[in-house]
Amino acid sequence: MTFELPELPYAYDALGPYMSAETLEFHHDKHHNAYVVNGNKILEGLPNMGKTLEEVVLNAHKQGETGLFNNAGQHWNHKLFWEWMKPNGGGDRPGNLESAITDSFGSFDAFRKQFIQAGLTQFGSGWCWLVLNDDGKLEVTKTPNGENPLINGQTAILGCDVWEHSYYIDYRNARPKYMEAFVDNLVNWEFVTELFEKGPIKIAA
Ligand code: MN3
Repeated sequence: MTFELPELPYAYDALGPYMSAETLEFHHDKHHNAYVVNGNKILEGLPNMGKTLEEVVLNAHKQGETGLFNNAGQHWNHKLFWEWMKPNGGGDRPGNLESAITDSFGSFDAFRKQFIQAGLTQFGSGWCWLVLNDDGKLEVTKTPNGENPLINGQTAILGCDVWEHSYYIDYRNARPKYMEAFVDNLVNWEFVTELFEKGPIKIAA
């Protein structure tokens, strides 16, 4: 397989003022593109790592192919990250997702606090996640660098990129302000609900 850079599902200036066109131009066109280009170069020398991106992520991780894993993991993370945001995002959650969040965390506010806290306490680069476990429970997690819930056998239904490249242009060092804007004004809860309704993903790697 080869990795392909997806187009953003909205215009570069569509997420303002919460995420600027300049951030999206750098983040999508430079950073995400570099993971795609570098991942494809490494894949040329490792042609049997899997037929799907998910298989490549898991196999590269299992086999200690760190260079491939870093780029494949980040390609997977970013493909979803663009979909996890939308213009005029945030706001109310569809009912069945809201119920699941309330069941697992007590309230949406409790989830919101945990998710933001996970992003703030991820030291250095990484991601924070809302994952769906096999037992149907939701959980907040965080991972360093390009790691993601796939390698822990968990299904990510929401993730936030807390690498500095995701917020430094718009928020400088204020990661808390970025995290709050992400949850309150950017998240595409309909897409999160779609992933929730699909259930835990199984990958034959
Ligand atoms: Mn990024």
